Amino acid sequence: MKLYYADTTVAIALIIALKEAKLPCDLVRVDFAAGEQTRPEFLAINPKGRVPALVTKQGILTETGALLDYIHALAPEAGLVPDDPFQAAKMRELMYYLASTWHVNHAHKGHGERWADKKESHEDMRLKAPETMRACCAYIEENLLKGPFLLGDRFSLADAYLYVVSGWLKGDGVDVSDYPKLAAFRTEMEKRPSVLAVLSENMM
Ligand SMILES: N[C@@H](CCC(=O)N[C@@H](CS)C(=O)NCC(=O)O)C(=O)O
Repeated sequence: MKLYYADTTVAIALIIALKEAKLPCDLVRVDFAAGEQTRPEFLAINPKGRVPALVTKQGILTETGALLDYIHALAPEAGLVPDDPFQAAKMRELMYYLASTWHVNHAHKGHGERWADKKESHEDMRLKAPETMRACCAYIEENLLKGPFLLGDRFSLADAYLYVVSGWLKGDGVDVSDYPKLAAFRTEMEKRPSVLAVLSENMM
């Protein structure tokens, strides 16, 4: 398998999950600063011009949540998804929320051009981002995160996802220490070899 990723992006959640699952995968760094994600060579891999994209023997897969589940399906022995249907759905509840709400709110800070053409509209969206990101943090802190991991003591796919996207909070103007469970979750994640590996490789 070959994973296309860029530093600090949501694709790093896949690298953490691959390490947790002990699955081999070639990593291909896409240079966002050079605009590689917009070039025809990359658009042939992912027409959305986004990472992650995973090349498998059967074809190409995109979308973080789908890829995380694929990693679990390839290595069920790693136990990255709970067997209990309710717990598994609780895990996916956070994953869908991160994809549909957290990531989209975050993108309003630096990618206003996706939603509006006027410069003042972009500025308005940028200014709103700290508020919407704080609302996301409060929702997760108060309703979803059991601690130390999402589901309590057991690590699951959603933790890799939450760790990476909560790494963007500082840049979004949000102080994670305002959310004690989220801050403790990040500290706990930073004890795991998978996370220490991506940190030591300066991917985050
Ligand atoms: N819904 C996609 C979103 C992927 C996405 O937006 N990735 C960002 C990085 S976090 C990206 O590739 N952006 C391209 C760009 O900024 O040009 C997923 O969850 O995988």
